[in-house]
Amino acid sequence: MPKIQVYALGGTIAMTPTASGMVPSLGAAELVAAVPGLGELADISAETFATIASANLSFLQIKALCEKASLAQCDGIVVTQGTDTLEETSFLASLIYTGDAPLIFTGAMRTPEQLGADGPSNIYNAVLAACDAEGGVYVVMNGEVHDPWQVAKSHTSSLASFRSEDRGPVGHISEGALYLEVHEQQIPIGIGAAVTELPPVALLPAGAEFDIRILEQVVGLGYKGLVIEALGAGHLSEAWADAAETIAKTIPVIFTSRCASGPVFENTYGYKGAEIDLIERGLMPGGNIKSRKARLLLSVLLTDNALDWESRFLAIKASF
Ligand code: DAS
Repeated sequence: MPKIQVYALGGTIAMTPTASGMVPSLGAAELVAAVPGLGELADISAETFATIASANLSFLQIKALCEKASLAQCDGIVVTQGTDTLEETSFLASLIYTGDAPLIFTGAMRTPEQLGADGPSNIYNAVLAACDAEGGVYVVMNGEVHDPWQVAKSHTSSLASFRSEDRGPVGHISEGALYLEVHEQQIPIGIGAAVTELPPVALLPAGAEFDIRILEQVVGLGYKGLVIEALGAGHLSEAWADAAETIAKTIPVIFTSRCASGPVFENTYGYKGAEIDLIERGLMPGGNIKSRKARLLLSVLLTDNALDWESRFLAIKASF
């Protein structure tokens, strides 16, 4: 049977009721024990890596997890964690995990106590995907397989919360079988073993009549990059465009779209604050990469060889 390593990090999937409400408490062994039939799928090893809400997961923890996973003597790895940051931790893992075994992230929208708890079926499906996928990093939720470059948590409670708005899921699990489309996964960038922190990249959403006070503080606060979640196809107010141009003279500024799907434009609108103007002012269009992914991607690109971040970003954008 395939050997599958499960690492538990906490989250709703591991939460139990207390007088003050649900808190993360279950470890990997308890989560695995609660999944009927798992033992027929694979030879499971379970390790509790953390027992926290996913909002508290750090870069260092994800880096350590990826290093551990790449050394694990197994055929696949499953990570269970909270869903609040699952779209970012799995994306970060897709940038830095260089192991050959598939790395599958999953979680739950309901606690084990709640009716219709989805944790056990998500773990079962994630183990099945870890057994059958060739390699790469995926998110398995609600019977679907998603690419970390695409997926986002779209609903606060729905079992179908995890959606890839632009291209849909890259696979699904039906009748105990994995159906995975053949698709190009992004090549991991990797990160030096000595790296202990990511250069901080700010993420600021634009909006109607937003003023520029926060924008003007970004460089002074020590951020090494900025992602602006722009309006529509990549548009800002004139005031934001002026402020962003000044910032782009000091640190990289990428603009993405706040729309749930669709790329930012690069050569359609020419008014002040539109994409053609922003590019002329030194901002980098983010293509189809969404803001929370762009923030982490820029941060990893700035970790080493920061000078050539632009050419590396352009190459990645072109292949995405
Ligand atoms: N929001 C809970 C969850 O969905 C907690 C968390 O993300 O850790 O798992």
